[in-house]
Amino acid sequence: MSVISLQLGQCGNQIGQLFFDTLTSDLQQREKEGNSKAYQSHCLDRFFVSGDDHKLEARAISVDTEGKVVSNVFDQAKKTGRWCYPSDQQLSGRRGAGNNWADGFYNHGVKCEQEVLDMVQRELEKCDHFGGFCSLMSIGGGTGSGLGTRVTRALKEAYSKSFLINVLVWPHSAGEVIVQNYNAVLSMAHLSESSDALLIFQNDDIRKIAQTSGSSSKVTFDDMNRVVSEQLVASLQPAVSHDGSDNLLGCYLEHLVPHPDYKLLTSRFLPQVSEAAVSFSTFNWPALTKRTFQMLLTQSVQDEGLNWHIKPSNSRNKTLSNLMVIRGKGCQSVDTGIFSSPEIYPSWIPRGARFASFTQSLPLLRYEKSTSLLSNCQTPIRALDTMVSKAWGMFAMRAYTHWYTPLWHARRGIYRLLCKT
Ligand SMILES: Nc1nc2c(ncn2[C@@H]2O[C@H](COP(=O)(O)OP(=O)(O)OP(=O)(O)O)[C@@H](O)[C@H]2O)c(=O)[nH]1
Ligand SMILES: [Mg+2]
Repeated sequence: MSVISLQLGQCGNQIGQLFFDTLTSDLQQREKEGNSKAYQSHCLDRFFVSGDDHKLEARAISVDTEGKVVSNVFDQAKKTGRWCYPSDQQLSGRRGAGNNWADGFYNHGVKCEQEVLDMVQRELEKCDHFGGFCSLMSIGGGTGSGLGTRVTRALKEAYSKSFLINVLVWPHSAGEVIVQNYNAVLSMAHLSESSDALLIFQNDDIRKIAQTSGSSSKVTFDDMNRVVSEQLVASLQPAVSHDGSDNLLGCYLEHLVPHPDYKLLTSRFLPQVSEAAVSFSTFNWPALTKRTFQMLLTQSVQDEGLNWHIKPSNSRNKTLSNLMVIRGKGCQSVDTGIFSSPEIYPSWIPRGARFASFTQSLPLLRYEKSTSLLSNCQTPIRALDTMVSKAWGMFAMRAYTHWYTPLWHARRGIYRLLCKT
């Protein structure tokens, strides 16, 4: 089942490029160890098209309103020698959306919507079995947020029966874009209607993870994007459930989004150690599952500084559903019983629908053992509340609304969307 990725805006393109890069380096490592034919062919079919010269071509569409971002990621991909992007599946402009959601949505979005749908159609024709769409974007700027929202809506209208997940990067809380809270809130208001699931990565969190798992104290976007890519790869590389079914995007969404009003997902991955420390670290399954569970209870996505006083009975993180992917030797015998603790679920979720697990005995990347937990839980709510109240605070002062309203006809539009969140 193939997944078509859409890389939208600078952040979406940069994360997308590292995502495909991480997939291929995982494949390369598994190939060296041998015995990974089925794993390889599943992954390739899912994310790549094998070209005439056996060169791997990502099943991806790259869009940005600034040309240099797309050409950079194309060059980076080519340089690896392992894979490339399809040359005709890109769209870029000369002028960015200037961190303005309305410019992205009403201006660039309108102009390029049809062209993106045409590229999607071409990409779909390359799939034998289509499994869904995965859109990658930040929601703090103008293109990923505005154009990305528009494209998501168009995709849902054109392919209403297909699965669609948006991987969203939320801006730093003390972000560099003055209107980021407007952009983020306007994006969330739209996407919560048109997407099937929103997998959220908060820049504040991934920066901290990159700090602990990186080699240098100076964290770059590249380091942060590597964290996101590894977590995506950990969830999406092939694995099977106890009844032998594959971890298809559709299975994930059906399990993780049991109610259409609740679709914010959080990812937690262990181990979080630097490349240099991996070879000195020993991981065992009970420790990995226990720490992952504690991260869930404490609403942390970071392994460091966990509060062990919080128990299922006093955790504030209610979860609708959890899905764990366990990779490495002995994965089938891992005890995941704690994830079924009734205290962390509302009573209206049937027991059988609360927790699911998928396993893969091959290791992932450089990690001998790893756990990846996707949760539909309350973790993003606090940051969302802060974004909404900051956006309202600015709106009450009419701050920067003149950036938006000429494109939007009336201030009422922005008001109505703010009300929705
Ligand atoms: N994690 C991460 N965040 C990024 C990256 N690039 C930009 N951001 C964040 O994304 C937000 C800005 O979005 P961009 O993706 O740069 O903007 P854009 O979608 O290209 O939109 P415009 O440039 O306004 O047309 C800010 O919150 C940045 O901190 C990246 O590579 N990784
Ligand atoms: Mg940009």
